[in-house]
Amino acid sequence: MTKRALITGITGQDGSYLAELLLNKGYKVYGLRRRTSTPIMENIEHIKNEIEFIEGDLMDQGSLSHAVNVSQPDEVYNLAAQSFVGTSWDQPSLTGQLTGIGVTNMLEAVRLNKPDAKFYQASSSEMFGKVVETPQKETTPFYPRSPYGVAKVYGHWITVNYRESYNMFACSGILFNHESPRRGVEFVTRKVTDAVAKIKLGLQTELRMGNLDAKRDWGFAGDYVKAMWLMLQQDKPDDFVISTGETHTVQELVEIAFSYVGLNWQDYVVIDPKFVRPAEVDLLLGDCSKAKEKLGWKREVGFEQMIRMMVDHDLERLQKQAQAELV
Ligand code: NAP
Ligand code: G4F
Repeated sequence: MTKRALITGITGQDGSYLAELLLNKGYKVYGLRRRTSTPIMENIEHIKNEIEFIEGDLMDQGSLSHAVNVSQPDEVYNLAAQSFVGTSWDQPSLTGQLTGIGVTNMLEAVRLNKPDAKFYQASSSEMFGKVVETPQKETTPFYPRSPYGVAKVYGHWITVNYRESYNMFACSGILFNHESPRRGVEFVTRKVTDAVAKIKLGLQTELRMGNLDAKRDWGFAGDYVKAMWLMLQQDKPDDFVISTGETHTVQELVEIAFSYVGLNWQDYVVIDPKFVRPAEVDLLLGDCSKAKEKLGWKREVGFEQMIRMMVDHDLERLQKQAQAELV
């Protein structure tokens, strides 16, 4: 029988890769989409006719119940969130409501309408924050450093709580940073690759950045959505760290991206205090041994390979745009 999946956050980076993966596996895919004045479809333009969209919002309980009722999903992937850490200081209450309480809203919708559906929650390595051990694994205590991180800790524990209270098949994937050409342009990897492409093409002269010393464990989003799916194929619900086991500074990222197009980053990068955060997560490095052993998951795309892929994509996109403007 055809399996049915409901994805919240389907228009985002991960939602788009996950929808592709599930469609390729023969799933009927339902996507929760919020109403916006201009539709945000860039990431899923190529598959939009294969997806059944349901209008709803993570902060509107009734719409979530409706979405679960209509789709009757076997699997629910809760990816929707206010996902940008920087914005979480500007909009802390909204981030708490959406990224935190929104998880309860979705869990309630599942509990009341399709309690046997398997549930995936998009937890984050931001929960480790000011890390108390390195590398970070499933048992590492949380110490969030932003309103976003705090909201994700709530979302994580409410998922565990619903598993324990109601015996629901609810899993949390503690995913470390993962990127792709579909990454929002405010996140550091995409901000850099977009700027490098613009500078190379003479469309921009400098790149203003925050803390270059921060270290992140960066993987490729296409690899990470496979882990989400694998978690819901297990016999028992559990939580898993998904990471590469490598860490790099923001400066290394900048060096790799500029040197790939034959430029010296020091000629273009300017430090701007506007991009330095009130509290920083200095170092993230994940240990995904549990996922390797129990899920058989491993990453396929390396860090440099991914940055080059993103630069190539941005160069191609901007060149196409320039050509279209000439016509
Ligand atoms: P993303 O690209 O920012 O996508 C976020 C999605 O949430 C978008 O589809 C967005 O819709 C939707 N959304 C926002 N507010 C909503 C609301 N009120 N109701 C319904 N939908 C709403 O994020 P991502 O990188 O794909 O990440 C997916 C999830 O994983 C997020 O929960 C994120 O916090 C978490 N996570 C990400 C990473 C990472 O490195 N990427 C790591 C760990 C955890 P619009 O298109 O309408 O804005
Ligand atoms: O790319 P970022 O904005 O990602 P951040 O804060 O690590 O969060 C991402 O990963 C989390 C998983 O750990 C997700 F949960 C979350 O949803 C999101 O996807 O920033 C990465 C690092 C930070 O240390 C930041 O201070 O880059 C540093 N940075 C330095 N200059 C900058 C900049 N970040 C941004 N966005 N812009 C800068 O100019």
